[in-house]
Amino acid sequence: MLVRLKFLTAGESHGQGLMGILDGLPAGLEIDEAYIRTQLVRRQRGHGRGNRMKIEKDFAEIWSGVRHGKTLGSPVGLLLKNRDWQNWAKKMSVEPAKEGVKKVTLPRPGHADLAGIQKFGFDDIRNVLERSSARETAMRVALGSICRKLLEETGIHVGSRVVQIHDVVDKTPPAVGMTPSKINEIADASPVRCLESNVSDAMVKIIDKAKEAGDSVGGLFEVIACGLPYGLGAYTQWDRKLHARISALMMSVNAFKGIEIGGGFGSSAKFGSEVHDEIGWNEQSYLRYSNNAGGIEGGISNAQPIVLRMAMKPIPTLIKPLRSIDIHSKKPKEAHKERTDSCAVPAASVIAESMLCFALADAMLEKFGGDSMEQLHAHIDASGMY
Ligand code: EPS
Repeated sequence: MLVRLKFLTAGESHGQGLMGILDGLPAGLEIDEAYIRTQLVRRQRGHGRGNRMKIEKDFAEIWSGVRHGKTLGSPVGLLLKNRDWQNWAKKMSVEPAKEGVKKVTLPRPGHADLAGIQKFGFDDIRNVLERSSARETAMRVALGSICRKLLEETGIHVGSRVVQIHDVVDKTPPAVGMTPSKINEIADASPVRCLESNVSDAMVKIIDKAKEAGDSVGGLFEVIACGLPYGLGAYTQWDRKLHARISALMMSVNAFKGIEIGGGFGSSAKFGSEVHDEIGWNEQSYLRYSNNAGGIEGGISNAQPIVLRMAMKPIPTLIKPLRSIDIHSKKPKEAHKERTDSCAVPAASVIAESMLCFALADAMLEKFGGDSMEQLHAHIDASGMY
C-alpha cells in the first residue's frame, strides 16, 4: 500500500542481524546513524522487556544511499547486527550443522509456529519462529526513522502514548494542543510510556504480577501525527485512501489486533450530530470544533491531527506455557519456552509510530513529489493547503 516508497527487511531473530532497504526517498535529506539510534533506543525500552534487550544495543549502520550526511536518492541500505549472534552461531549456522541441533517441536499457541510448519512442511519450529519474531520490528523502526526525519523537515511530527496495559487504564486525554513531541517527552520518561504517573505505577505492578505468574499482558496505545496539510491520500480509489494505507501498514505488525481511527468503535453508539466535526472559519483558514474523524475524512487528510488507537495482544511466548502437542510424537505437552518479554506494549507504541511515518512520508511524496528535498519543499510552498 505504499505508492512512492518501498521497503523490505530480512533477517532472523537470532541470526547475524537484520537488513533493510528503503527506496524512493528524495535526495538531500539529512540523516545519520545517531538519529536512527535514538528511535531504536526508544523501541528497546519499557517495563516488562526480557533479558535480550540488556544484551542488544540496537544500532543500524548505514551501508548505502547516504553520502556526506545526505541521502542520494538511491536506495538506503541499513545493517543491524545482533550482538547475541555469538551465542547462536551453531544453532543458526548458514552451513549444514556439523553436530546435531535440537529441534523445536512444541508449537506455542498464538505464535506463527503451528501454521508456519504446516505451510512450509518443516519439522523444526525454529525455521518459523526466527523470522516470525517481532525482532524484525527493530529494522522497521530504523527505516521508519528515516521517514520520520523527512516528515519533521516538512513540519509533521509523530508521537504516541500507552493508554492501557491489561485492565489498567490511563483515562487522561492528552491536553488540547499538546504536541506529539511533548507527548513523547512525557511518555518516554515513564517506564510504560503513559502520561499519568499514578497510572504508570499501577501498570508496572500489573506487568510484574503477570511476570511472576509466568504470564504476559497486552494493551492499547494512541498514535498521533500533527502538522499535516489537506489532501494526503484520495477518495478516488480504494487503495489510495489514507486510512486504508495506514491500516495496512499498522496491521502488518504481528501482535496488533485492532485499529481505531479518531472516535473509532465508540462512534457507533453515538448520533451523527455528536460525532461529526463542525466547520468554522477564522478569517484565514477553516477550523474544526472537534476532531472525532481523527484527521481523515473520505480517505483524505483534513489538516487536523491524525489520531489512531491500536490494540496489542499479550505476547504468546509464556514462561508458564499453555497446552500443546509435540509435532513429532503427537503427544500432549506444554508449549515451547523461549526467552521472552512479559509486556512489550511500550515498545509497540514506538513501532506503531514508525509504521505511521512510512504511510505519511509516502503520502507526502505522492502528493508533492520531487527528486530532491529542495524540490519537495518548493512544491509544498506552491500548493500545500493547511
Ligand atoms: C524481540 C522481540 C521478541 C523476542 C526477541 C526480541 O519477539 P517474539 O516474541 O515475537 O519472538 O523473541 O528475542 C528475545 C526476547 C530473545 O530473548 O531472544 C525484539 O523486539 O527485539
